[in-house]
Amino acid sequence: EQNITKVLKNLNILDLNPAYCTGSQWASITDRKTLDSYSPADGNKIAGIQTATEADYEEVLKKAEQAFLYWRSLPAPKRGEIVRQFGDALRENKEDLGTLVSYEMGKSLQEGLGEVQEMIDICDFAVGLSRQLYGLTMHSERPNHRMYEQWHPMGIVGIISAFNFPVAVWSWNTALALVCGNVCVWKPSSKTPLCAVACQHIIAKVLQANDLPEGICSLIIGNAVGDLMNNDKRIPLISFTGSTRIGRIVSSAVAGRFGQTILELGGNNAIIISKDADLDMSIIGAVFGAVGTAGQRCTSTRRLIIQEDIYDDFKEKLVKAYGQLRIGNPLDQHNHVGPLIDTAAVDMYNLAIQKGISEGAKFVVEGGVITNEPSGCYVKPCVAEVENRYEIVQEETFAPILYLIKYKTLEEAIELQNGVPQGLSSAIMTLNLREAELFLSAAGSDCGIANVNIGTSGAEIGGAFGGEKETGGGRESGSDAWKGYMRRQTNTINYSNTLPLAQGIKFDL
Ligand code: UN1
Repeated sequence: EQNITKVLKNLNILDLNPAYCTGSQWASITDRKTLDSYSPADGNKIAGIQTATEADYEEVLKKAEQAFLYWRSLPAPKRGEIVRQFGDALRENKEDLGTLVSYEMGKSLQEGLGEVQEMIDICDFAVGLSRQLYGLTMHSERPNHRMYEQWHPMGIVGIISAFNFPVAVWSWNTALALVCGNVCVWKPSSKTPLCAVACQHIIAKVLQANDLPEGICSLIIGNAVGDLMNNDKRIPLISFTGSTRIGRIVSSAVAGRFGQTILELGGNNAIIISKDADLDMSIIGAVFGAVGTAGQRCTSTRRLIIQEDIYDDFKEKLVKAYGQLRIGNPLDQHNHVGPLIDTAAVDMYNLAIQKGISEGAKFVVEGGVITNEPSGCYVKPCVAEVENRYEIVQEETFAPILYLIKYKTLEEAIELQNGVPQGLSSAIMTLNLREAELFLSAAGSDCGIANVNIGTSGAEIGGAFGGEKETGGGRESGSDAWKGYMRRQTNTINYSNTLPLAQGIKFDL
């Protein structure tokens, strides 16, 4: 209790927080509709926050448009320096912010701290990137001509993030967008608004210390804001993280005005457990993947596709491992599994179990709601034997429900693994080189992420993060994901004293 009060104080969370902030200046408004944030850990109200009106949104956009004119002209390495300071500020606040993430969202403290570490890591990455936004040079077919390409900022980047990574997803987008010369407007999930307020306070200090204009990094709260952003021509890029259902709406709204999107939608991630796997290692990967963040990562392991020769042996080990899981307050480091985000999520968990049973699922680890917890958000991680074709298995249920599926040949396993609408993360556990390479080949996994002897979750920021099919096709974080935040320009320069046309076309006057 006392610890949380101190954390909220350190992070500048008020009893009633303003609906928006355009950088370091928070709105001074008091009459907006209030949204209260409750902790799924203990059911207590943490604090309230106001929700923005359309006029508030206009104010934020106006500031952002003005700020872009300034920010795009600042040299990229100078922008990188601001992001470097932001990374340092995150280091100073790691313990507090990680604790708030754990308390407001419900993931274990270890995972809360890990999430803040991902923020620090992406800042470091972006700082280096700020001197490396490389374009190519090409050879012109015309004499005394030079051809090259450069990357320019796009403008305002709209970031719409989900509750499950309430701080990291914002930072992946923001750190890259900023070094690329864009300004950011962030609409966080209404389930975790206080994590967003805390982040804004942290970056606000950096912006203020460097005398930067308002509008470079704005925060705005409220579900109505999402629609405004999606339909706003002043926002050339929307980076959206969330369900496939909402992603489809975002995608068509933005495409309808020829805006760009980076979509990080649902996953239905599987681990193939070969008979040549290190089984003990596989257990750890599978259990962490399935119950980490209480099964609420896009990368959570939802299916295990197990070779028939070791199926019974592995199942037995898995059931034993589940028996050792400790469920309870996520701030208590003794526990492995915290609560789901809210009681609506608990309802979806129950519904999925019911649907599974009606389709023929056989539970080998029983689920159920834990009744002696005050928030009503704690559930038991469970395991069921299923067929891949069940409707419920084809869906992403954001909860710790793990499905077991049996296979004979690796080709069959790959077909099962790919046989879902989503395409985010995948893995194979095997010590057999032929199997590993087939899984990674063009005839292997169809996902954006494919791992060997690692589970499906917990990707590092250095690689491009995202997936195919109904996962939406977007890429964030490392590799050349930065290109998604810039516009490419091809330049051809003639330094001869004639004007030859390309393709040898003759045109004399
Ligand atoms: C998400 O669930 O939205 O790979 C992101 C992982 C984390 C990110 C998950 N680094 O599990």
